[in-house]
Amino acid sequence: MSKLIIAAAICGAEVMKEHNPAVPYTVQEVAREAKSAYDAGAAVIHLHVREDDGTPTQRHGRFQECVSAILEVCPDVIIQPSTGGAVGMSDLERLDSTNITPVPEFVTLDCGTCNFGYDEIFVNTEKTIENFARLMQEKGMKPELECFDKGMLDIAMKVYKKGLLDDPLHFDFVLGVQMAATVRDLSFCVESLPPGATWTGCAIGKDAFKIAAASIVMGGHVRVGFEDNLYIEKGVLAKSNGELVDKAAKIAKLLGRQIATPDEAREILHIRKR
Ligand code: KMH
Ligand code: ZN
Repeated sequence: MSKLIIAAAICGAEVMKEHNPAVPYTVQEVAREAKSAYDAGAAVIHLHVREDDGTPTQRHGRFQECVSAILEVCPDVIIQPSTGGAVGMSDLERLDSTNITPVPEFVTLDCGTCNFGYDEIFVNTEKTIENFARLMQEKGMKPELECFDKGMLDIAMKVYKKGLLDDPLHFDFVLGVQMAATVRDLSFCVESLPPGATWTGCAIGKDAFKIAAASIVMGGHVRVGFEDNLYIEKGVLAKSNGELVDKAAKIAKLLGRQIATPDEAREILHIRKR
């Protein structure tokens, strides 16, 4: 089994300081949270950014400021800008996060439309997915294929068959939004992977660490962080993203899985360093 890549989703576009006061909005807060995750063992920072008042934005200027501030304190970390942004943003707006220097080595590619809580719909038509994939291929940005259910893996494979995605593919199974956060659902996704693919498992909400543990045991990689879960244990808010990453790293060590450095993660994922 390869070493374990821990990704930290430090901010997201949905959670607010009202939910956990440590959710980062300012550039300094983003850098602080990224460093806490990196110091605890995160090789990847999955990045959304906010304006100072907490409004989610895909503005490249804001991403540039945050990426530069993160690289000051975590010089070798892999930064993965989100191209999902927030529900309701246009495709063009969502892609603005990639218009930074250096060109991102790793980005998200959401592989289908899904219910995103009550009356919210996160729209990703096949045309959107293909256009995003084509741009990522042209710019040499490795996509992480975000799948909120198993059907999105099938959509990703359609896009792959059109030649718009390059081997080896890397998937992120996000449970607890549209598909239930159960080991059974995760297993179905993992059993459906094409040969040679790598994968990460994560869950939104109370099952985050259950799915992290399952992913560690099953040979996948893990994602934790405020975007997914605000609590270190039932009823206790996490003080930082670092605390969440530290818990995942401790579970991995107890289970005998070593943690990958950012450069080891690049090797595992076949990511070209900028
Ligand atoms: N905030 C969600 C609407 C991604 O980063 O690519 C989209 C999301 C997925 O978080
Ligand atoms: Zn995200």
